[in-house]
Amino acid sequence: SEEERTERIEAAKAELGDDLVVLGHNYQRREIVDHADFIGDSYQLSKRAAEADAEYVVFGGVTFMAESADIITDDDQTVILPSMEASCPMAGMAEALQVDAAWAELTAAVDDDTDIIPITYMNSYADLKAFCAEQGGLVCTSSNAHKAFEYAFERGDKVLFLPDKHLGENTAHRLGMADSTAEWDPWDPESKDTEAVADADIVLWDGYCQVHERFTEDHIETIREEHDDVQVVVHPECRREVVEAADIAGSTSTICETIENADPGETWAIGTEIHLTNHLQRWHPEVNVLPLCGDACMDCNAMRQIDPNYLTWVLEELIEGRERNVIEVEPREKELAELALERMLEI
Ligand code: CIZ
Ligand code: SF4
Repeated sequence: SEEERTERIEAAKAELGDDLVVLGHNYQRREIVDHADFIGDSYQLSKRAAEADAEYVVFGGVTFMAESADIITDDDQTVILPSMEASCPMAGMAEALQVDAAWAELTAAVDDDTDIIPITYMNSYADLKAFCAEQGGLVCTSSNAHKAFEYAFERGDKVLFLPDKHLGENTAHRLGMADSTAEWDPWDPESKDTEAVADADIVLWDGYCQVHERFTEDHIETIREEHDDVQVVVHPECRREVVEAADIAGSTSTICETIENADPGETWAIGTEIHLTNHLQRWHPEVNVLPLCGDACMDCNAMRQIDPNYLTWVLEELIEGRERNVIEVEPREKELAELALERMLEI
């Protein structure tokens, strides 16, 4: 039963004490975040893990987040992911090998004296972060993407943004550069328009998040018809037209702050992963929180892999001295990926 499982998780946590920190991403189900020492977005959580200094960091999240935690934490901290199946499909849309091949095509498409700077969103694997560092690029989050673009344009002529085309397009708009973008679809040889790439300032890799891409302008129109006073906040992984139709677009932290700072009785529709919307509704009962697409809103199938039974298992195994599902980035990759993250911290 859930009660019994809760007791086992709490008993294991008590036994491991300060040696353990449990992190819960905002998109995790209630049965996971209820046991988390910290709840937040991927970057906040990695920083918390490093500060907590615990020997074991059990990450309720997806693979790229556990990798980032391993990069940011000390070498004597071990990062554990309760399920190895929890892999973000968007991160998987830009595999380093594939990007390597595309890089050769892209650099061949431009003049010799044109420098392309690659920027990868936090939602990517460590080897891609390392690749970006090697090519003079950096990592960004959804809150500082515009600053990462500015950093890149101070040092080069073009930006290749990976993997999320929507965050890339929304950032191009924010910088007034929407007229100078080209898309690069690595799966479709026909669509690789090298002339368009040569002309564009910003090249957008054709990746997307299937959870955020699902929201449409129609959802916003419908919810505004149904609720006179509703305000809409969406994540910048949503399509451009959705961001334009919303009242606010912002990162997970911005979405949380919007609801935290809302006056009692205000109505907010949220365009993001459904678990976060549900948590915000639970945590702020004085605010009327609605999922932007009602019953059609989706959860993230990668986040869903973290079953509370797996959390129980990895914790009880630690008590027996067995480290299960350790996420460890290879040293050379780690060093470069850390450089890409440090460049982000400078901006
Ligand atoms: O869409 C995601 O997976 C986000 C926004 C993750 C994060 O916490 O940065
Ligand atoms: Fe990846 Fe989207 Fe899931 Fe985030 S919500 S982990 S970007 S698939």
